[in-house]
Amino acid sequence: MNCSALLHMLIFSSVMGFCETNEKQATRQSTGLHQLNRKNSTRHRLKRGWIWTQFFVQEEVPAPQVIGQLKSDSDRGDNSIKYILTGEGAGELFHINEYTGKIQTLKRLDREEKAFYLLRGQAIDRRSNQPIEPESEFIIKVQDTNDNMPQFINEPYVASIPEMCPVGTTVVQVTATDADDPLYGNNAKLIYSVLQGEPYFSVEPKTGFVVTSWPNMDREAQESYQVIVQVKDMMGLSGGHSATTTVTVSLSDVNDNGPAFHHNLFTFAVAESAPVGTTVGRIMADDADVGVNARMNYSLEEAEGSDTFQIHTDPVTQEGVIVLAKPLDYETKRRFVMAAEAINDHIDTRFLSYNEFRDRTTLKIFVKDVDEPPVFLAQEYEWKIQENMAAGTTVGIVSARDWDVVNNPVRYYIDKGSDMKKEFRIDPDNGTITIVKALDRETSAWHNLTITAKETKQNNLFSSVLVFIKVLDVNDNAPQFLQSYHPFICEGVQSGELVQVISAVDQDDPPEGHHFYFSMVPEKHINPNFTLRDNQDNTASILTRRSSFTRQDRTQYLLPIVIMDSGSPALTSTPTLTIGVCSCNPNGHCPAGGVEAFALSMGLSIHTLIGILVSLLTLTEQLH
Ligand SMILES: *[C@@H]1O[C@H](CO)[C@@H](O)[C@H](O)[C@H]1NC(C)=O
Ligand SMILES: *[C@@H]1O[C@H](CO)[C@@H](O)[C@H](O)[C@H]1NC(C)=O
Ligand SMILES: *[C@@H]1O[C@H](CO)[C@@H](O)[C@H](O)[C@H]1NC(C)=O
Ligand SMILES: *[C@@H]1O[C@H](CO)[C@@H](O)[C@H](O)[C@H]1NC(C)=O
Ligand SMILES: CC(=O)N[C@H]1CO[C@H](CO)[C@@H](O)[C@@H]1O
Repeated sequence: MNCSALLHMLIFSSVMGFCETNEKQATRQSTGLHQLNRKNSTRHRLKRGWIWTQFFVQEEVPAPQVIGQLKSDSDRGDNSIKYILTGEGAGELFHINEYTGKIQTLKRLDREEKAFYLLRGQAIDRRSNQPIEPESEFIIKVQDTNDNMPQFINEPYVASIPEMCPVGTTVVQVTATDADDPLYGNNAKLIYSVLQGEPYFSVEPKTGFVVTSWPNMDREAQESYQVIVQVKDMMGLSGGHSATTTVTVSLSDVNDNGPAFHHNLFTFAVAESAPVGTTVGRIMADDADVGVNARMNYSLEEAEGSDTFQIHTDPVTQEGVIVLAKPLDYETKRRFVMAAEAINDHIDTRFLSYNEFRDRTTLKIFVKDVDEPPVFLAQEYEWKIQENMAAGTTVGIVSARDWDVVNNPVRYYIDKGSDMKKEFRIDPDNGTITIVKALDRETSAWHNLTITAKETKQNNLFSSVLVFIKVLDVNDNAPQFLQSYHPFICEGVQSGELVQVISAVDQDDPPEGHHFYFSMVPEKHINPNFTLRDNQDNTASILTRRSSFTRQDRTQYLLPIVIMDSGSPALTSTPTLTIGVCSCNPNGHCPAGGVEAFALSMGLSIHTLIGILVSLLTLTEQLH
């Protein structure tokens, strides 16, 4: 009760309605201010006459607005008391009627600008000019009205979450602020709600956390969402202010799709002539995922001939590139059928089973025929033919074929350069090679022909083959002296002395090598002048059989010698050795050469002389 005595003022709130509702809050507010001792007594007092040290004024209400009244207990209503107002805003914002003590606003107030004003009131006796009451301090609180809209901060909101994430996954927190009094009423009590984006997203009303509310959100179905979140003050009750913001949510990919071939059969064709490494074709398994989750490994199933092809992944397109790994031959295999498989490179069994990350398709690869040149049955031919065979004898037969399905007939030719002497002929139709004339091994032991086979239709494709013809030896050559010998004997030579060692040659080429046999021409009488000794090594030695050869007696002797080869049948020749007689130097050297000297002295040519001598000899033999 003493508190009211101290104050001596009656304060009438001009706005009773709202004071009632804000009473409690006002009580709390005032405790820290310059205050009188009141507490529960105040309530009692309030109930009696609204004596209070705190006025309330509604913000944003146009002036003049009656706030309240100061009144002294001793005021009898005779205008003897003068009320004076001082302090913040006195006279500027607040006016007091000096007679009645009524206080009213001069201007519209804004709580968000200044929430309260500290003022002092005085009551003075007009006559004595003395204060009737002690000066009293009080405050005018500006009462909040909901004159501010909530506002989102930190915009724009962009978030990414993995698809298929569980319900309740946090997307982002949206935040709004409100300039109104957070402690007074609900003017700044904000509530969030989703205007657009349900049922996939929800927002926690008080915190603004946007979370997922839909299981199995599929990026492949929808990749991004525009969630519109609304914030409302006044606890979301009607009549409040609101604002919206947009949250852009994108779903990031997870591997929740396996590869899928859109065709269960892929058909390709490749030319049989295609080189190894040729790209035969491309297959594609689709995968709704992106990036790493759409990466593909391709493989070919083991099947007959499947190793003729290889498959690898195009790193850019993720296609399976089928490449030729082995040469093809249309005539051998015209069609390949095999299965191909695509499997994701990065498998995530959280979303699909292992087998759902793979798919199969069938490949059919047809080999296209290409017109190819004829092919000889042998890479080369080597034949042998004996020399001296009759013209028309067959040496051998070449054969070439066009393996193409059309199987064009071929014709055969001998390349002219390989048979300059035109010794061979080929039958153009059946490839039979014959000789045009007898061959002589001793002229040419090899005939190496180039034979061309040419298709008679279409592109006249051709190919060639080498034919080696070896001419086999026949013993058709008689042995001869290795060289022309000019032996001589000195007058007075002894019996048994070596006159000449002779040797022989033969153009034939017996496989086992040459073997020559030497002998004297068989006669009734043994030659009294010379002997022959076969040395068994393809040489023979001619020896004197007697002494006392003189030039007076004879200047030369003719000695026919039989040489036989080892052929079958054997061939024999009988060349004649002419042995001169010379009057030698003491050192056994014949200065002039026996035969020459003789021939010149006779005035005859040596050939004539030999001719005469041979006739004489023959005559002599016949006479015997
Ligand atoms: C104020 O009054 C209430 C009931 O009227 C009472 O419960 C409370 O204890 C009182 N407080 C003080 C500080 O006297
Ligand atoms: C795909 O191929 C790559 C490279 O050959 C290999 O490392 C990876 O293990 C393969 N993935 C699967 C699932 O086979
Ligand atoms: C090849 O053809 C010729 C001429 O028509 C014929 O004389 C010869 O007998 C044929 N040879 C073969 C092996 O068919
Ligand atoms: C023919 O071929 C044979 C065997 O290759 C060879 O020895 C010979 O010298 C060749 N002859 C010619 C004239 O090319
Ligand atoms: C066969 C032969 O030539 N005999 C001759 C041997 O020598 C004597 C003497 O010179 C000749 O009279 C032979 O004719």
